[in-house]
Amino acid sequence: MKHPDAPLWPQDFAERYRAAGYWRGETFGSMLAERAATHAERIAIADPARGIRWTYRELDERARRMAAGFASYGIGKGDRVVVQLPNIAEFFEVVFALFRIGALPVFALPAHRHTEIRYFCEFTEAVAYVVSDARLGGFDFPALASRVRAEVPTLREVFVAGSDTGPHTPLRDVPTEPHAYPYEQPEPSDLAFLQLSGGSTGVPKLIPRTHDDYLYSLWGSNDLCGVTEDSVYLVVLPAAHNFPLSSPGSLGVLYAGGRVVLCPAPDPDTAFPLIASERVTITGLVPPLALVWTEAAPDSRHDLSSLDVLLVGGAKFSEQAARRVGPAIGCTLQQVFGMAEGLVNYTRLEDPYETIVTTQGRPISPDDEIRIVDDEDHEVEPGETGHLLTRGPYTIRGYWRAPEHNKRSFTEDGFYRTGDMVRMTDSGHLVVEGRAKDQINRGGEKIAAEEVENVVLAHPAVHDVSVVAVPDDYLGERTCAYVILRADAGPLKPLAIKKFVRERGLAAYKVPDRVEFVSAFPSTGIGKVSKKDLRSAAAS
Ligand code: J2J
Repeated sequence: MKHPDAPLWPQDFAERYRAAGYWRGETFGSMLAERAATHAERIAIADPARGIRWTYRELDERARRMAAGFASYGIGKGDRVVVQLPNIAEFFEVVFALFRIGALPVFALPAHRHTEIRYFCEFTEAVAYVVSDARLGGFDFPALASRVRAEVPTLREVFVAGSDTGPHTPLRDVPTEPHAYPYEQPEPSDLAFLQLSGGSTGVPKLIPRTHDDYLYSLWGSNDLCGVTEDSVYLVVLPAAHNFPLSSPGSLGVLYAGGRVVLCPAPDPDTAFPLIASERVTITGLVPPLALVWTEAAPDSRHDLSSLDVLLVGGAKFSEQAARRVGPAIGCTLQQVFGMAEGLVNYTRLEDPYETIVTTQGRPISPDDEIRIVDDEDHEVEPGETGHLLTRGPYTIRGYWRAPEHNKRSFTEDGFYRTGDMVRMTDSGHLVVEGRAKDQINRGGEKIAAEEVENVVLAHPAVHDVSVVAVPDDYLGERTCAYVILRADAGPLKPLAIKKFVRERGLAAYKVPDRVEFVSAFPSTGIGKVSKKDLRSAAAS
């Protein structure tokens, strides 16, 4: 399939995936319309913190009105719209409206700040940016939007959910009569949105997902996670992240006709009462949160008995923690090892207990192709650890507008180089053993070392910098920035570097946890900085 901005699947693969029944010829718009017809009066979205409950009929109606409203602003098929919303009902109204008109949401996270948002808007030539007000979002997003709008000429509109919208258009003023502004709806093979990659390069890469492929990852996940119309999914992690969105996540549960409940914060004090009052059956957490919930659950006065399945993924969940979580919370653990680029692995609910606590699962699809290779791309012996390469019906064939990078991140025959080091057990389950990409996984939040290094390098006193992971009991990893100061730099405290990074407007989770001043970096045989040696120095 040809697309000017994104390499999609070659025709023979697309035909195969259609013939196999993975790609069902649906779009998000047709899917929601179908659910609104069959489940009209069932609750689709509950935002209990704000007293909002929308049935499927209401959600579909709202998305149609919002779609016509966006069309009235001249937003249409293929346009990019950066969406940065907290876990509020409007997130779904906005994205289903954009899906209808074929405009592509760019899924920013609430933690992103000026540097990231400006980049997303500039790089995607976004025409609009959707944010919440400061009260809903805990940060003055309307002010950030004013700044970015002044800097990025393509950005014509800013829409703000909430009441304090500053100079921008209130989101609630956008909806209009559903047929007032005609628009062309997308095809199933069209792009649906751009997801963000965790990345290992100076700027985040954008992941082009189609209606066809993403919808398959949803119903494929539902089958393996036991999701039905009776499921109630609690969105604990940021709604736009690929894990709570699709594994099986809010969109999977909407696909099944179940109920999505929005949790405004991930702590047990906020989440447990919601589990009890909404009778939540399934949710997904990153390992550090799963640990916090494991600690809190036994003493909780809230009834957690409705919770059937707890998915844990985004970073390696230690076997020791995995053994504790199920008994403490009273649910079945399901490990998930996924990536916004595509491939998602789950332990199966019926897998032997030892498999559930010691592996990260196996792929959704019989047509997910897995190769585990050495540094020269040769298959390793069965059971040995190597680089994970993958190709399949919901794994992208290239990043959006990144032809040079794609040559490195994909093999010639279309396998994605995940950057993960894995081994496969006899039962076909994958165990994540490490990482080859230059990234820090801070409790599920991905940090590209190069992105932080580039910001630190902009400090006038810094000669060179190298950012590496330090092992951490709670988060799995934290970041340490090794800094060589310029010879003529005056005295400087490590804190000054952290402050500098924060003030440059980078998401708080990317600010180095630790800064160490050194006079030189260890080097590899070929004169490159040895991050391996730096990591072991940081860990000791
Ligand atoms: C070890 N590393 C893991 C795991 C992801 C479901 C779940 C997670 C993501 C996600 C996702 C891991 N053990 N269980 O998109 O749909 C690391 C790997 C992987 C990278 C992808 C989903 N689960 N990882 O985390 O795009 O390094 O997606 O390549 O944010 O997270 O990160 P991301």
